[in-house]
Amino acid sequence: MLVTRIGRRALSSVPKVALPDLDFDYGELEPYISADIMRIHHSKHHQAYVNGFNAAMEQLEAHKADPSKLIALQSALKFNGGGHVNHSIFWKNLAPKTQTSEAPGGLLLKDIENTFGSFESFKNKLSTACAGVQGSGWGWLAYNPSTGRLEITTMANQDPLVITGMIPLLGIDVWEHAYYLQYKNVRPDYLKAIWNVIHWKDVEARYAQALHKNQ
Ligand code: MN3
Repeated sequence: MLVTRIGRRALSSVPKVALPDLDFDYGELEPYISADIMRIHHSKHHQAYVNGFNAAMEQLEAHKADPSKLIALQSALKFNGGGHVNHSIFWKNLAPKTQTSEAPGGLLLKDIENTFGSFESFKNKLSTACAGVQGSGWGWLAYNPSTGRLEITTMANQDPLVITGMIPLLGIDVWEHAYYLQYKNVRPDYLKAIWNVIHWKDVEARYAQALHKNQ
């Protein structure tokens, strides 16, 4: 959506982020993730991170000569910026079951098998890691550029993987807002269902790009 701003804001050099569109309709991940969850998760939760990040960036600009204020803004930047970054990857990592495969192919499948034993073993390990996140957070399949290997890792809250130096390939949101309306307190059932709607072509493309960057 193009918004024309007039007055001082139009002259602002503060970059703004925007809520990205989804590549599918809210109901298209059913029955694995309900339309209600997708609508609220995207249009309310992700929008709130976008708004929070943009507000923090404006504060940063307004107080750029005040180190104490800048430091005080860091947690709002990390939380809201991380929320925006993480969800922007998450939506691309998902696809309707009819539009995706059950497993990746090519090099990603081969390297998952080499690293985790088998594709089934990888899914179990990532699901177990996600189930073990205390409170809110994310589970990730990541590429570690320093070792050149795939890794499973978890992050608390909205901490983005970039602060670890690892490159995110596949993220699973285990905040309650990602599953509670449908799965209530049973996070493992959500973690079983979500494998039906992983967009492996997107994960493969992220892996290819990560390897290319690290050459
Ligand atoms: Mn979320």
